[in-house]
Amino acid sequence: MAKRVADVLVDTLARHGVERIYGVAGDSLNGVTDSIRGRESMRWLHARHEEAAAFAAGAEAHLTGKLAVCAGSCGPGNLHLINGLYDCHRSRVPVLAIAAQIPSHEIGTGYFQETDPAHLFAQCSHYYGLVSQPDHMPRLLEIAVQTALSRRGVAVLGLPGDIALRDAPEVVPSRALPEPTSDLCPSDVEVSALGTMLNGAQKITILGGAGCAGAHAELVELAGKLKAPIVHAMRGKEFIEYDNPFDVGMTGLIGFSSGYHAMMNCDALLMLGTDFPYRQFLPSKATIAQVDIRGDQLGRRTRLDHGLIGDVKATLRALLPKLTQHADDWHLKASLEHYQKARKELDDLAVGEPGKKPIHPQYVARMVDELAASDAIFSCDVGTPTVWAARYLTMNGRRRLLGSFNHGSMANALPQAIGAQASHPGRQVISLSGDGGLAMLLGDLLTLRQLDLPVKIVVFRNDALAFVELEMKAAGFLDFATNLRNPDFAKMAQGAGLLGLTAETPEQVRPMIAEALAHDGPALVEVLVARQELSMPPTITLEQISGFSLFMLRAVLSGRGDEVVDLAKVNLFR
Ligand SMILES: Cc1cc2nc3c(=O)[nH]c(=O)nc-3n(C[C@H](O)[C@H](O)[C@H](O)COP(=O)(O)OP(=O)(O)OC[C@H]3O[C@@H](n4cnc5c(N)ncnc54)[C@H](O)[C@@H]3O)c2cc1C
Ligand SMILES: Cc1ncc(C[n+]2csc(CCOP(=O)(O)OP(=O)(O)O)c2C)c(N)n1
Repeated sequence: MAKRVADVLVDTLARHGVERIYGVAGDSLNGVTDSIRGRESMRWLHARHEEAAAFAAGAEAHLTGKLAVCAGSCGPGNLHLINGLYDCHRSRVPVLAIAAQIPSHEIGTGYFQETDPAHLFAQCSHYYGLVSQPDHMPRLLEIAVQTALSRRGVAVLGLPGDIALRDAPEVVPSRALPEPTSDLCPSDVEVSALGTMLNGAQKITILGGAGCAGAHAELVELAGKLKAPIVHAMRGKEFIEYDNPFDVGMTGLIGFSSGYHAMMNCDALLMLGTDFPYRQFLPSKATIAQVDIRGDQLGRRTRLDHGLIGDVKATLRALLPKLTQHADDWHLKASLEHYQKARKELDDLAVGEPGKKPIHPQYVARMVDELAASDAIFSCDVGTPTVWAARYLTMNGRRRLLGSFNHGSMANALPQAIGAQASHPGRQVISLSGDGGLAMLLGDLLTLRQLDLPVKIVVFRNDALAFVELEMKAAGFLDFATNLRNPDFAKMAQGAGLLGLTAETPEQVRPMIAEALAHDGPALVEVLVARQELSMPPTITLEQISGFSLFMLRAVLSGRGDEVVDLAKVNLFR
């Protein structure tokens, strides 16, 4: 029997190593789902919302580095994919979205469910191709796959339902190309100039990001030679922080004061594989060098003295022999001491005394960290769970951390955990969820039973959109529109076939998290945590700060509220 276009699509994806497609079925997708039905080598992973399917595919792509696929039916099914796809695209993970389309002969007539995917996906993809005749398949698909992999991001394939069901012409499939890799190294002249600058600098700080993945050994050797503290950006945490005697924490609003000061006190800053977005936290007087594999990333956040296009690992390998051993370790020592102090202060907040309410969220995060497997995969919701993950989860080179760090969308943690668990069945997967975030894509709690995914969810229930509440306070607004009247999440979880537990006192936290982690199946632990844990510095009153948005403040949100707000001090108190 002749193959249909949908069969060629699924065959081609399988040849590229794709094992599953996340999505929600629909008329226009019938050809695709029917082609998957009965196959051993391809699974249809039924989500309850297409946004969750896109987040899940993004998580899989982040963890494996390989292509992951999601699908939505025409019109609304496509539209629902978009927020998740934005996240994938901004995180630069290779995801293919199959956007089913209305019947080909109706396109342009304002037909039932008609949208224009070329417009809709333009900002969150590198490529959109519409399969408008059978012999477009597999060619357009192969272009889409190649684009997603080589440019790291989203590619979208529009496929009208009727074309998917047509007979496909005989084609000789092209070979699935090997995973593109790059050892891109800047020219010797550029590397030498960077070496000369670093050899002459006194107080050097390294800011590393996600682009340092795979370059841990080179990074540590570099810091040793330069006697330089290493600050990491959020997406670099999982690749930089562990086994690293030079790490002084993260910088940024939710970072460590030590990371902040190491950046501000240096006279040379070396940015490696990072697109850390908050300019207020970059030094204004230091000499700055940046290495990034994408030329268009250079100088995006700050003026540069040296901008090198290159892979971090390859560039450092070329740079290291050109560096002289620095002897003066004053800056490094001061930064490390500051880090120890900041770390201790944060650790002191992560306590839970029996019978003493409220439960501090820091304590919950610390318990998760202590009890989780050494190769656990964590996801954290945008909101305060991102803060707790940044500060209390310990990475070790095997653990992984997912979040919506660049796109900053709520409700990411549960669907990302779904993608992580589906693609890594043997691993422990833990979602640190906000009560607002969980509720936003709550339907996909049902997916855990639907797909039998033993994901563990820890809900930081503070009955508020707490992170926004804090931003409002800092900007001088009265809290409004942030209150949440929550359901009993544990009972809801039970109703959905999960183990559901509620921790109301500190002494319940550890045993309940342990019980959930040991449970053979999906589990949810709802923890009633304190609502306002991150205080603003006491030296500054709300009136004084009025009109300043939190993200304009050049300061670290210290848990104790004792960190000075530099920018506010400079601008408001002179
Ligand atoms: C509520 C909230 C609060 C946040 N607060 C903070 C905060 O206080 N501090 C903070 O750091 N982040 C914070 N973030 C996250 C922040 O928005 C950014 O996502 C993060 O700083 C980016 O980290 P990154 O630079 O490691 O990754 P990316 O932004 O992904 O940048 C990675 C860079 O590396 C390059 N690259 C990739 N591979 C290579 C390679 N092999 N060689 C060379 N270059 C390569 C890429 O081209 C890119 O430019 C927050 C997020 C949320 C949601
Ligand atoms: C889709 C989306 N809507 C709104 C926001 C703005 N926002 C950022 S954090 C946040 C609060 C998150 O609340 P919750 O999940 O309960 O976490 P909490 O901060 O309370 O711990 C909101 C509304 C966003 N980032 N994404």
